[in-house]
Amino acid sequence: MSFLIELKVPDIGNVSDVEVAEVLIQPGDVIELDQTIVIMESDKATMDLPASAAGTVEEVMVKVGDTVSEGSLIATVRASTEEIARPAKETPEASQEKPEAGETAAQPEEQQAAAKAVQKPQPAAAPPSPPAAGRVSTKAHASPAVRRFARELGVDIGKIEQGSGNKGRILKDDVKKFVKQVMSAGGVSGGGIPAIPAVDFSQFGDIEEKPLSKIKRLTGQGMSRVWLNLPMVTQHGEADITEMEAFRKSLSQQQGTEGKKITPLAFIIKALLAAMRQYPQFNASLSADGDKLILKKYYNIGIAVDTPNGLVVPVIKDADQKSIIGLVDAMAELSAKARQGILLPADMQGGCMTISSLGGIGGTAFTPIVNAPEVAILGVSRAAMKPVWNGQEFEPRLMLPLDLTYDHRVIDGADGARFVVAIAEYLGDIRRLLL
Ligand code: CAO
Repeated sequence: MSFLIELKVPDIGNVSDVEVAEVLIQPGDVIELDQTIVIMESDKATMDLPASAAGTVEEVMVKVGDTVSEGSLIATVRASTEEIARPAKETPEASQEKPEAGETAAQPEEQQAAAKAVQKPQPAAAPPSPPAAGRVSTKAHASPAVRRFARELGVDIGKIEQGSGNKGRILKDDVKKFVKQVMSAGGVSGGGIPAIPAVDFSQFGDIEEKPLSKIKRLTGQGMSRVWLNLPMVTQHGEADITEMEAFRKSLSQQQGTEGKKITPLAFIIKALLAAMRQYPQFNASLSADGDKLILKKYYNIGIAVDTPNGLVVPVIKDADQKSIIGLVDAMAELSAKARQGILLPADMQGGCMTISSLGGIGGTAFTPIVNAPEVAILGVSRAAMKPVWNGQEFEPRLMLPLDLTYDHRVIDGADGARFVVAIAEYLGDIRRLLL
């Protein structure tokens, strides 16, 4: 003989309209008395709803996202007289699956037990009992805080089969363990992106293996981190440096500049500083939580320097306090230290914005990678004579290519374009730098 028993939400205090976060049963599941069938989530807590009767689930009335209150019908369960008579503390082995494991305690009045189950479902008081394998839903659950933690890490909590907490509850440590397992399982790079497969190149011809320098390895990690974290856009522009170059070349004849190599870079730093003063959002960093923009009141400029061991970025401190010659001296000192490999960590810290100048080498444009947590980097390519329309005719002008890559979370496209235009204007007429 069997009975159809309704499983309802019991008295849950003064809380109503609680959201169903997880439904752990489906029609056909054989469930134990006190087994968690639904997890409900209010703003403040997660509540497990234990089955008030054992049996076979016939119908489930709720789904994830529904709201329920005291008395809401969750599911119906078909229970045999044996199941109804079984006391709550009976071991799981005593289920229908394995009657030989024990049904010794099935003494109470069957109808009384059935009535108890229907009228007053009780939260589980006994210690959790593992469900019978293969028959009972074993889906684990977690608190809102752990769910949030998993979401932040991009972990689908449903993929964690069993938690180590009470009743298989998933704990923070389980989420961390899951992430570690996935990372070390191979085939997945640090960013969760499929790794580039290893290839034995010797099958195609002779090869030589050369270990990367420490600088190159660190630069590689840093570049990958920035590439994966920042949405970057590169704005291209051009500055007419015809007059600036005439002035720069004349400087070598000036007193006090003998022996100094005054390259366009010193002027580019000056123009960059002026543009940063005009657009302070470029002299800034995003806070680690991404909620705030930290505006800097100091002006330290990083210069990418190519060395035999790889790329390093020494920083000219308080660049805004320096003259053109002061900048030339600072660059000479730092790039010499960089190439001798004697830069100290302090020489490479505290940058506000970086310049990557390939002008001495060549090329017409490139897309530098932001030296995060800075928000932009200025790339400079080689100046070239170009015919420029002056309103009446084409005129030969020395044009300097500028490439500004910026973090699009902080800088809008329009600001990026304005910034490049501003630099070009300062370089086009360096008298503006005095304003
Ligand atoms: N257009 C035309 N000529 C330029 C120029 C430009 N934009 N920039 C430099 N030059 C000229 C210089 O005037 C110099 O000419 P002379 O030999 O006639 O004096 C010559 O090119 C070589 O300049 P330089 O490169 O030695 O000096 P610099 O001040 O321009 O640059 C430094 C210094 C340290 C930035 C540079 O040597 C360097 O290492 N650049 C590589 C940076 C790099 O690797 N960036 C990649 C980063 S990836 O994001």
